[in-house]
Amino acid sequence: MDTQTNTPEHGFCRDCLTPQTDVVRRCARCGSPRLLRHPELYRLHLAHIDCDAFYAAVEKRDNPALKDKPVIIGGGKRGVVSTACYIARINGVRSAMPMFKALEACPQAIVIKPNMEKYAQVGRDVRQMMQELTPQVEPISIDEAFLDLAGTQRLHNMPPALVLARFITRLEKEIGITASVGLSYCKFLAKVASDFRKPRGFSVIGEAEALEFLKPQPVTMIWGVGKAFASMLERDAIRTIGQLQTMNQAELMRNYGSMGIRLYHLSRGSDARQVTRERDTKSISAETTFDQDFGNSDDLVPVLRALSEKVSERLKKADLAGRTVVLKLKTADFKTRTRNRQLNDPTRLADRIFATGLELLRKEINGTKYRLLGIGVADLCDAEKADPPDLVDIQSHKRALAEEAMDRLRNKFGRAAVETGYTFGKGHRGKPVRTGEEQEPDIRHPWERN
Ligand code: DCP
Ligand code: MG
Repeated sequence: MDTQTNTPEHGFCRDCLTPQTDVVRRCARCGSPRLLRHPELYRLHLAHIDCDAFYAAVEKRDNPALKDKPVIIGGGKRGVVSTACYIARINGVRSAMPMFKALEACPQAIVIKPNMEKYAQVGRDVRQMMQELTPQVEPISIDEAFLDLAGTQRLHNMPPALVLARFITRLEKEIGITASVGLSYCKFLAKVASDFRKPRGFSVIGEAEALEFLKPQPVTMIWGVGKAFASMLERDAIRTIGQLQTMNQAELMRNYGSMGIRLYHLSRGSDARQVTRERDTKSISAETTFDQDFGNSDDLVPVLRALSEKVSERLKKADLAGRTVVLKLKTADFKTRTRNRQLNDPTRLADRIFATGLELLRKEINGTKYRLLGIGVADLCDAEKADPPDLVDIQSHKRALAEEAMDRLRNKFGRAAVETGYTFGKGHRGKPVRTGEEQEPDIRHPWERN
């Protein structure tokens, strides 16, 4: 049967993948009502996949007794909701909501503390399955990624839309969680689409309908338009993307600077960004949100050291090095500060990352209290070019050799076998490092970070 005709009638059943050529309500083969049809269905290849209520879904998978119950993942000292399952969301529970409010809205909810290690492992499993579909996978966070399936038709013997539907059924069977798919011709609309009919959604936004689709949508749908920017637009009486569509580029630039260019293009559904493979990741970083806010070097430096080691470990695993060290701080009132320093040579050594990060951090220790500290390296390159023996600083070369020796020991005996003076016993209450909820490296596109 012809599965590739782009007509409004053509499509397939999302459950058994049987092609559908007539407009019927249920699949003739399996009876499922989950039929997908779209005039551009077999032409589009750029997808965004986002797991549904990710942490909660993993917990439900591991404890079937939770299946039909409202589940909230969160707690800890900060007392906020990390995520809530869709049953809890019906009762009004949302991510980032204070826990007491969430329990007011849904008193019968079962609250589970996050188990980051477990979620990170499931995230890796999902990512690995994605990479079997195409090498063009760009992870955005622990549970979402862009995939470009262009040119994979021969490999899979089916068009991208079907490959994606088959992937979702596999994810449900083999990993035991669900996800939603957005399929489009550009990243912006693929991401918008994946969010459209969550959970277990599969939405398609074609090129022909993009302008009309965007017209009534709120400006906040555009990447980078957060609350603050939206209220600036609101002051100019701009609320919908359709209003932006009527403005020319010069006008938008005059009013909103470089953001005006983005508003111009995205409002018209034009987004030329490519999917960047994981290997081409622009930076590697680690960050931590504290249980309380800190402004002292005694509190911050050991954390910086531990995070530097983590970044270095990741670089070494990926055989990468970076030339720019980036320090990230979030103040108690949620303002983000990033500070960069370029090195003479790329590095992958914890010692160099830490030393550079420390120079940057010292300048920021001025009484300001921070809720988050992160360190990372950007301008990545192959490890070969990293850390040439430093003729000027013999000590630094010695430290590099010592670090390599430590790595060898750690590989043999495990991480805890070797602790540096900075992290050993320096944490609060006897813990080597005091961190709040450990976070995945922030590999989101800059547009996504508020
Ligand atoms: N997360 C968090 N704190 C937030 C937002 C998210 O700890 N403020 C964590 C928990 C989520 C995971 O990240 O499970 C993925 O984030 P998503 O935004 O994709 O949210 P979910 O997957 O939980 O739900 P959705 O179905 O809306 O994607
Ligand atoms: Mg998600």
